[in-house]
Amino acid sequence: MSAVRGLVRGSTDVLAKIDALGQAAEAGEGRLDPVLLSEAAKVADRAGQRLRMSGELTVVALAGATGSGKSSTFNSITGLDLAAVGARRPMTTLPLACVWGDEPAAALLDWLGIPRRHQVSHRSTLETSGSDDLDGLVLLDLPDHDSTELEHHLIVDRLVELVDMMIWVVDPQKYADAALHNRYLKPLAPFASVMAFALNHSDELTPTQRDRCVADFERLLRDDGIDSPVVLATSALTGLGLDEMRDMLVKRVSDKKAARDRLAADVDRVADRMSAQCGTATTPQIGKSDIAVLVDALAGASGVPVVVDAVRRSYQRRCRVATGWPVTKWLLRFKPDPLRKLHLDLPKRNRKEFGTADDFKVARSSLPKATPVQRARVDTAIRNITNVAAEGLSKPWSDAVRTEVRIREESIADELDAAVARTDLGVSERPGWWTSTQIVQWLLFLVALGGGLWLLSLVFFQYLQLPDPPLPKWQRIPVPTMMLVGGALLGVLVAFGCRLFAVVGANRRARAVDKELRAELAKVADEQIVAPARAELDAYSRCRDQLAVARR
Ligand SMILES: Nc1nc2c(ncn2[C@@H]2O[C@H](COP(=O)(O)OP(=O)(O)OP(=O)(O)O)[C@@H](O)[C@H]2O)c(=O)[nH]1
Ligand SMILES: [Mg+2]
Repeated sequence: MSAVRGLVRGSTDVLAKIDALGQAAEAGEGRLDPVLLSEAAKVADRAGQRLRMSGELTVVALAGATGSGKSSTFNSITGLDLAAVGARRPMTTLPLACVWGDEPAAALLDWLGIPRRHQVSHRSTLETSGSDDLDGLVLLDLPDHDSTELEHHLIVDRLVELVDMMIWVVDPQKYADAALHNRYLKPLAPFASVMAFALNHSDELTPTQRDRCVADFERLLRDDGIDSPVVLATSALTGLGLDEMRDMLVKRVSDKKAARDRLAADVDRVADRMSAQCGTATTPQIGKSDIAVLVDALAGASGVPVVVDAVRRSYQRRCRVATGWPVTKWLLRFKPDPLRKLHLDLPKRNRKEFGTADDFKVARSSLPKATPVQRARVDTAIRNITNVAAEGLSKPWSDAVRTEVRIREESIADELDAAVARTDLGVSERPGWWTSTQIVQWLLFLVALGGGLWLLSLVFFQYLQLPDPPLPKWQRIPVPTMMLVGGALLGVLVAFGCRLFAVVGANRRARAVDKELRAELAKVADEQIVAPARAELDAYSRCRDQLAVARR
């Protein structure tokens, strides 16, 4: 597009419109009607090409029914007897072009599909060198649009799409012809600014009939959607009205606006239709609270409370194994770790290796399945986000949002499993105070054991009737008794104290895991639901905004 920008002066507005239309079509890809999108792409492409050809030339085509006098009018305007006029119908079979001035026109005429031998230079044919006020005009004499010759229709249909301005030459017998109005004028109504009408053969009418005919034709044109039609009563035979037609052409050529107006109208027409499909509603916003509700529902359905509870109990158990009273703590071995039951007891390092959804299935199967109520909550939360995202949007876009979310929704269960799998549950966490307490516990145990053995040895001495060995005392309490009772008592007390700390630590860990799990689930919710919906909304905003530029 930038190459074109440099070539055409004063066409920046049209270029901006063409550019915007292209971008809107891109943003609407896969959402809006593909036929309309390909039409938009074609219009943008064609308009770019036309500007690249020459923005200085103004291509005006004489179109109309056979015998209406197109070729005769062409000859009168050019002042040359170039076009064949005759009694045979249809007469003109191929378009003929006359170019005023020195601006190179061959490329443009080739692009329009005018055969080389039908391209004529006004100046060289007249063999003059002076300038003409029509310099820059390319006048085309087209074949008819209404004879039985299919080829003629095709040529007219193609050129009507490409030329900068059309002058429809009609005669008093056929100006009301339904084929002309339904097939051409009604669909071309958006191009009213680059269309004019010649009621030819006016010499065959009385002035009153002529006025009545013009008024009637204007009414029909307004019915077609052309609000202020330019209708000239002309006669190629007597020259009536041809000066006015020439003046109109001179003005169009000097304005150099016809080409841009035509292209702008092209863009407007397709952009209007796209906009009707796309809609102009404000882009909906997905709120934080809607996402929070979804994450909460996902947490319930993916067993987060169960995992968190297992983390809490597992922490307490591990703490008791480490800090409990050595005499009784071995009993804990018969009580399995709650996380092991859920197959979630691997440290993070190992869990990462099997963090894929498939690997996690073993573990997942140990987590309780989501209840119907939990599943329904997830569904409702997703529906809610989809509804919020689609609110007020036109059908193609709301459908696109819903489809995009529905596609991802199917894989969300596996993603949730993987999210739980990759979360660090702190299984390998071992606070320093556990180890020190463990050492203290063993020391106390050894003290108690020492005291016990000492007492036993006293019994043994008595049994063998040996003299009592010396028995040290402290405050009249024998030291071994103090060691046995004190060691055991302190051990039990320390174990109980640690249990209290374990509760606090377990709650803290459980809270941290809950937060981490929810953060992982929030990531899944974002990747699977929120981001795809927002991507659709971004595309919608782009499409809507670019269409607004294209229609400006
Ligand atoms: N009386 C009168 N006759 C005209 C006028 N314009 C054209 N004619 C005659 O109408 C006949 C058809 O004119 P053409 O110029 O060949 O018509 P055309 O629209 O080019 O027809 P096709 O090439 O067949 O599409 C010729 O005999 C012309 O002389 C006019 O304004 N008044
Ligand atoms: Mg003709």
